[in-house]
Amino acid sequence: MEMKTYNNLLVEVEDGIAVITINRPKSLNALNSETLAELGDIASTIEKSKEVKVVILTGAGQKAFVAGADISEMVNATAQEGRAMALLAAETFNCLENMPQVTIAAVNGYALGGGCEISMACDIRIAADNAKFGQPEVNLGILPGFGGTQRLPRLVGKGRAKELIFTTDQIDAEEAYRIGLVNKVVPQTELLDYCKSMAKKIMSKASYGVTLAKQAINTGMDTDLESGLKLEANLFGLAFATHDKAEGMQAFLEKRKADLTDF
Ligand code: DAK
Repeated sequence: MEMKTYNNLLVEVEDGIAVITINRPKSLNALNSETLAELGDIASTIEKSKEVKVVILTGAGQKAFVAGADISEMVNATAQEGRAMALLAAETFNCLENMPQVTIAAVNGYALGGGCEISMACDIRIAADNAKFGQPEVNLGILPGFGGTQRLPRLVGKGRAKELIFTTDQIDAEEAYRIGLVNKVVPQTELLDYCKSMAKKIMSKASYGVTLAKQAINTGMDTDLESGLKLEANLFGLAFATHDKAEGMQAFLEKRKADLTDF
């Protein structure tokens, strides 16, 4: 995969895992337009790559994952600039959410506003024990605009999402785990290793099966049960056309390890 250099991101690809680090630690990795554009660019490069199977998204430094959208950029933005930012963000978040690869947010500190929202656009959230989550937008006269009003209730339920958004209360990693916002809490020093070992476990499975399951879950969650079940049946049929399905089942019957190679 051809790798560009970015002003606000660090990207490392090793053994099929891309680690994207949002790198603006002086602003607690706040998302400005340039960072959103760069995230969109790397996400669209990775989605076409066969080399990368799992993406880990994290923030630079010990203190923050992402402390939200960049308030210093938004403060004087016009309606047109706000709209341009919204369009750019929608494209970036959509690409991140629906890329064929599995995405893991390694939340290493504050995940506020857009930070909490970008973690929710990832498939899985692993929190360091110092992580803090919140949606402070109504302190600033706005409401969540990177999907928070939609993805948060889908993850934690309507009542809890409303409480978090209306009160702007921050919650710690344990509470985020308790309400289902994060999959696991680990000590901060072990965060990346934990995410990488989960990535390796996922990569050892049939990647095409994983990516079809991701598509079925993402699309199915936004539709009625009947349509979701039809989609699942269609994708299930598609899986029967793959090498990994033939090999996975044959290997089981022959009591040997499967040689899974698709994707
Ligand atoms: N933007 C810009 N700079 C930020 C920032 C942010 N979101 N968060 C922190 N910083 C900067 C601080 O200004 C400070 O800069 P200096 O003073 O050193 O120059 C530096 O990072 C360190 O921050 P603090 O000094 O405040 O550090 P503390 O430990 O005291 O506090 C904190 C940490 C995370 C509790 C605090 O920084 C904080 O409350 N940060 C702001 C949280 C927040 O309100 N985030 C924005 C939420 S609104 C859109 C869609 C969505 C959105 C926008 C547009 N469209 C569709 C167009 C999303 C909006 C949001 O995310």
